[in-house]
Amino acid sequence: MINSVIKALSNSRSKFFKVFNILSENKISAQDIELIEQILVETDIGYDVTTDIIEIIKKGANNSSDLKSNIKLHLVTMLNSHQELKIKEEKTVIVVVGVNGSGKTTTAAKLAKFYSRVGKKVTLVAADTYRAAAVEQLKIWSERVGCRFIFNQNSTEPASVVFNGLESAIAKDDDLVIVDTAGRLHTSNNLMQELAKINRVIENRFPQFTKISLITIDASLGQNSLVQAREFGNICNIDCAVLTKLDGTAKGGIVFPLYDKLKIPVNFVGVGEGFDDLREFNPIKYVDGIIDNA
Ligand SMILES: Nc1nc2c(ncn2[C@@H]2O[C@H](COP(=O)(O)OP(=O)(O)OP(=O)(O)O)[C@@H](O)[C@H]2O)c(=O)[nH]1
Ligand SMILES: [Mg+2]
Repeated sequence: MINSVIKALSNSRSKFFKVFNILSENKISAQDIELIEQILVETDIGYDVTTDIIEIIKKGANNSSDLKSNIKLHLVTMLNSHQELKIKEEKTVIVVVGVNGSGKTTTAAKLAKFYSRVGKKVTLVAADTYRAAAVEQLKIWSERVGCRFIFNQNSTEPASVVFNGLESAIAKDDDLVIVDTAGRLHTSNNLMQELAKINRVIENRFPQFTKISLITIDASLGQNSLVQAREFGNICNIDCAVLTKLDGTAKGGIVFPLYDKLKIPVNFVGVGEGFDDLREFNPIKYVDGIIDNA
């Protein structure tokens, strides 16, 4: 993660800056604590993490720089379970899922670029059969990225497009298939069942593929994303997340409840609309981006 992530986290950082300003005062009053609580909640770290931090503050430290390191340590520890997303030698399929507009198609293209660059032979599969423009959008991305592209303009059956995509990847000996799916809300039962079907097809018909379910989480959507991610997890075991749109007005604190509550690691962050605007997630640098210099 480089400066673009640090830049994207400036909003969260300024909130923590305020907190440490308050903490640098001689005596912390009950009102101060309330104000700190309010500021922390605004960073999207969620109620539980806010409570943890307040506890650390209440336990006290001799000076605010000790408090800062204690809070940083707590946040980094929350991300301890982080692991890099390793694409092994065997064939792999990444199914990109998420709610409407959360950045699935763009992320699929970014991932295609990322893994092409490290030498993988990538196929992008357009399994969003709902939005007329979706196939075209992914096709344009595949041309820019320079990877293979599978679609079926006449199919209304995403699972069958995925089937074709995986068969084709086998025939061409491609290593990595990235499937772009339609946006859906967890309340849409039909669409969620369709996602289950895509997963069944992969698991039952293509056991030689390692399947990774990746959810895109729009960083600016806040705590709602947790409910959505949990519901997607009930349909397909979510292996990892990409936090999209961290640039712009995003807050970034959502990472902590994602690890803490849902045990979903964040492997990449999206910091722009181009295919190069994807950064690998690094927990220590991320926490530094939120708190350092504050
Ligand atoms: N600034 C910024 N914009 C992003 C990022 N990722 C995606 N976008 C933008 O968000 C909008 C939606 O992105 P898509 O990739 O089409 O989202 P989607 O989830 O595929 O949308 P549906 O297929 O309609 O559900 C587009 O305008 C993208 O350019 C990001 O990391 N940063
Ligand atoms: Mg899309």
